Formats: sequence, C-alpha cells, structure tokens
Amino acid sequence: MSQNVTFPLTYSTEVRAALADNKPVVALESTIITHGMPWPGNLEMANSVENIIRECGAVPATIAVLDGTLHIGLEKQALESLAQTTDAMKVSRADLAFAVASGKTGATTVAATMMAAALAGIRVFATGGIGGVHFGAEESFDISADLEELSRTAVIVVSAGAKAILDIPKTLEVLETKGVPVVTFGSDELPAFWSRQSGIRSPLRLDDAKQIAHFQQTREAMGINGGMLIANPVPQADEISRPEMEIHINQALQSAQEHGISGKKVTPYLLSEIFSITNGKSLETNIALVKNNARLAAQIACAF
Ligand code: PSU
Ligand code: MN
Repeated sequence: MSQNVTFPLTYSTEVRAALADNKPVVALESTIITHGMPWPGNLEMANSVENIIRECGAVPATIAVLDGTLHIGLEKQALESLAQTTDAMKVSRADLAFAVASGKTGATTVAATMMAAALAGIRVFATGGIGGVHFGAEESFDISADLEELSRTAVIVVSAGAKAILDIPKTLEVLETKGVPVVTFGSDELPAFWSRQSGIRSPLRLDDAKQIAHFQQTREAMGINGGMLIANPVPQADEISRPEMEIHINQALQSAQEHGISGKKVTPYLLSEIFSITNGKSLETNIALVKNNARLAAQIACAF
C-alpha cells in the first residue's frame, strides 16, 4: 500500500454487515449491466440475480465505480441509475484506478470485479461469460485481461463458459498456460455460453459446490495463487442449440469485421448484434444462465 494516498471506497449496507459477520457474499460485475444487455432487461437481470443470491442464503455485492468511488454492493437506487447510464466506462485492470482517480463512473469487467472482490475479501463471483481469446487474435492480439486476472487473483468465477463468440480452444490453451483450473459443473463437456455443448472436453469436472470450495481451499493451502473458472452449463430449457448459435455467431463476426470493430468495443458489439439477429432470444438465454450461475456461486460461497 502506498503511503498517504487513500481512495474512495464504500460498501452497501447489507454487504458491510455480511462481511463484518463473516457471512457468505457473492460478487457481481457491472459491465454486463451497462455494456452487455439493453435497458430495461439489464435492470431486471441485475435485480433478479441479486434476489436469487439472497434466496440462497448469501449476500450480493454488485461492483462498480460511481463518480470515482469504488462501490462493493450497490443500493437499489444506485443500481437502477447505473442500468440507465449510457456513458459509463468499461473498466478493466488497466482502467480501474483511472476511473477512481479521475472521478468517473465505470462498470467493472470480470477482471476489475475480481480485483475489487479480492480487495473486499469476497471469494466467489458470478457472471455470464468471461472474456477470452478472440478469433484472429494471432493478428489482432485481442486477448481479454480476464484471463490474466484469473491467473493472479484468488476469486472463483462462476460462468457459463467463455462466450461462444470467442475462440474457445485458444482460450483454454491460454488458461492452461497461466495455470488457471477450468472446472465444468456436472458435465464432461465444456459449455459454450448460450449452448450446453461446445464439442470440447472440459479439462476438469466437479459435481457439487462443496467440492469446488474444497478444491480452492486446497490450492490455497498448497500456496497456489490465483482464481479458477467454473463453467456451469445453461439449463436445457433455456439454451439455444449449438448448430443454431454457430450460424448467428458467424453472422455477427462478419458484421464486426465489415464495420472494423476493434478493442473494447468488440464484445459489446457482438452481443448486441446477436441480440438483433435472434430477435432478443439470446438475451433471454443470457439472463437465464446468469441466474443459474448466481445460484451455484451462492452455494459455493455458503460452502466456505
Ligand atoms: N458476460 C456477459 N456479458 C458481458 C460480459 C460478460 O454475459 O457483457 C463482459 C464481462 O464484463 C467481461 C467482458 O469481462 O464482457 C469481456 O470484455 P473483453 O473481451 O473486452 O475483455
Ligand atoms: Mn479485448
């Protein structure tokens, strides 16, 4: 810690109480709210995910930077206004302190949410899908900072796999190189976000929340740094099958290329293209999988 310099940090009432009492807390990101889903579905998702975590006996901590203050847990009003903000920064490791230092409002990605969670002593985090290696990364070098963060920060990230708009085999290779365990919950096959199937075998598999908590505790006991990625397949009733998704994804990727989309804009652009192509069905699936991940994350948090 640097001398003399502090920074504005605040907790929601329920998160402060839960942390003080050592009760289970689950972190939630905010980029998915501001950049990943359109209003008002984004707010509905954010509220229902928080409620699922409460119903499962844990406390939700949605993380964001509001006017330069890092918030661990948002009060209802703050969440509602963030969901309607159209100019929030998309904040990853590279920009988290920038947003704080310059008084900005920023939504945290998986990477920045992990950093904030670790700072607050929160060990489990639920999201939709992590960022990863984009198609054509050998040319563009577009590899999400989420992967590096998983290798350095000890937070369990519960996802529905890497977003299927990504090059999943390359994403797995990078995670393996960085020493990040990828554990599929209850299946031998890695899920592909909107679809239960990817055609790719999961590196590891566990079948209950207690085993996941025990695995992470064992890593910590052995002095192994970093987090892990849990891939939780979307419920069957909510999935869009892999052959159907592949057609939509290819169309969205082609559109991104034609429009010269690059950098931070790639992921939000592809998600909104797929939303249009599927007439909103992709959003319903996205919301269903985040809820499903919130449930599992709460169970893991309670198992610690
Ligand atoms: N999961 C979703 N929707 C999203 C994201 C994840 O269901 O919008 C966000 C996360 O915040 C993730 C980010 O960290 O997309 C990845 O962006 P990039 O590829 O630019 O690193
Ligand atoms: Mn990127």
